[in-house]
Amino acid sequence: MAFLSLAGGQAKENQRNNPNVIVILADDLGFGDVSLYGSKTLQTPCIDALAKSGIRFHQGFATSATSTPSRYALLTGMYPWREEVNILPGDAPLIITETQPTLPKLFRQAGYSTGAVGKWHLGLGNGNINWNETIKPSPNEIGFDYSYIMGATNDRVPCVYVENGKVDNLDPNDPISVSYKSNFEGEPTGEKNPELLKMHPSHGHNMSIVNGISRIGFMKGGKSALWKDETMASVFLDKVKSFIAANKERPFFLYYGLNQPHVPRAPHSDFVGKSGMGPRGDAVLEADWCIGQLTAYLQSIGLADNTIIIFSSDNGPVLDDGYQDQAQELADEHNHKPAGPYRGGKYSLFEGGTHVPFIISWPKEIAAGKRSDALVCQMDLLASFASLLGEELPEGLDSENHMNAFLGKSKKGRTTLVTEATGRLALKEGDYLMIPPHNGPAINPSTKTELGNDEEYQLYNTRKDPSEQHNLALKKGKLMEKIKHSFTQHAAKK
Ligand code: NG6
Ligand code: CA
Repeated sequence: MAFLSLAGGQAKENQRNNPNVIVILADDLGFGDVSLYGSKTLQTPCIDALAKSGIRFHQGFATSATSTPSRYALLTGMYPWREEVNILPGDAPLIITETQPTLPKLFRQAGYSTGAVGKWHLGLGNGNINWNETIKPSPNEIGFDYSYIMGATNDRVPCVYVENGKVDNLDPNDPISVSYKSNFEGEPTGEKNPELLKMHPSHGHNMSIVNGISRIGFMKGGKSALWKDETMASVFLDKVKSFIAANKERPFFLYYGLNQPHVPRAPHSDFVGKSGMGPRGDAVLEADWCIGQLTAYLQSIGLADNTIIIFSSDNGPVLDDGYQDQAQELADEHNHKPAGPYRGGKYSLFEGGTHVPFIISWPKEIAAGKRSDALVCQMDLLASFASLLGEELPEGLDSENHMNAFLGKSKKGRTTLVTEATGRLALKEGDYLMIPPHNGPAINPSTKTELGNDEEYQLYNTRKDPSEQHNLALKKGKLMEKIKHSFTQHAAKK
């Protein structure tokens, strides 16, 4: 299904004046990790400055409490649970089909050049991927003219960058092999060779060792192509700048997936020790620096005024996500609350799972210093930009047009949003969060995150009770019936 362009001659003429659009998506950054949203322990001056130059949302959401589904929704405008999208291993096929509408296809149709730099995690190839040949499909087959990506996550093999479907810096005489089942003979692992590690796993993450860090999955070869975690931020930033430089004469759309503060947290030495909060805090400062570098670059080439920057995070925060980096201990010691006032975090149906920082800056059109309490979701960027650019949307998407809320012209966003955490669903409706009964543990034993599972219905007014302590399900019988009904309507698979 392609987008139908409504753009006539006049619109085409105006295309040169269309704003550039950059979506920056942090990885596992919490609402409470940003100083403007209330963090007293971590200072994020560049994110704060970006927010102050435009509008910051206090009810901004990812659809999901983990990366793959959340990114799927952002790029396709569809709820990920319709297709049972879940966290992907590093050798999984691309889950967005080549015929599906996507955000970059929308921009491309409106005359933009499109790029993806950074974390991808939506799969690559058709299965049985050969890392030594051009990989297809890649981001380039679903709407991006240019891509420079980390295929999955920084804790999964293969630890290589992929540029337009080709592993960057690969020596053909040292081919890459990858397995998510068994190790390759003679290759060290975190489990068998802990003496080779500079960072030790706390759960999982004990397979192949790359750059002194053991990962999920096994790989061999590709030595010249292996990334160094410490330089990942600047590698991506350089690609971001060169994409912008190459496209500065025409409107561009850039999807920039930051690698921080996802595990393993190994920021550049410039940031080590700077936060006083260990590697996780230092990684947040490094992410903040990336944003400062990007905004300064846009200024320096005169593009800041007519560039829309959307900043958010793919899911809520987690402290111990698999490496012994003291994140939990230091957060406890400094009373750092990475999810801010909200309960739970990554993997959770409580609001900490999906209630994320959400900032939009567009100096030309949005007055500085705005704040909005409209319920907004990343999934709605697709329909909203279709409206802004005068492109017709295909039918059947879950994405809704809330451009007026995004630009601060309306206080009204969504009325309802289905949120998801590892396949389980909940419903946001207005100020309320309703979690239906779910089997499973109350707490993730490894990450210690409260997951939101309970035998009973839960209903919280998360505006008045953000820490979700007062279950109103029994007290508010009538409202509960209404929200249950709404849940059956919205959470039904089509
Ligand atoms: C989990 C990993 C976690 C992280 C997550 C994906 C283990 C024990 N845990 O399965 O470390 O990689 O997947 O994170 O392997 S996400 O932000 O990309 O969704
Ligand atoms: Ca994530």
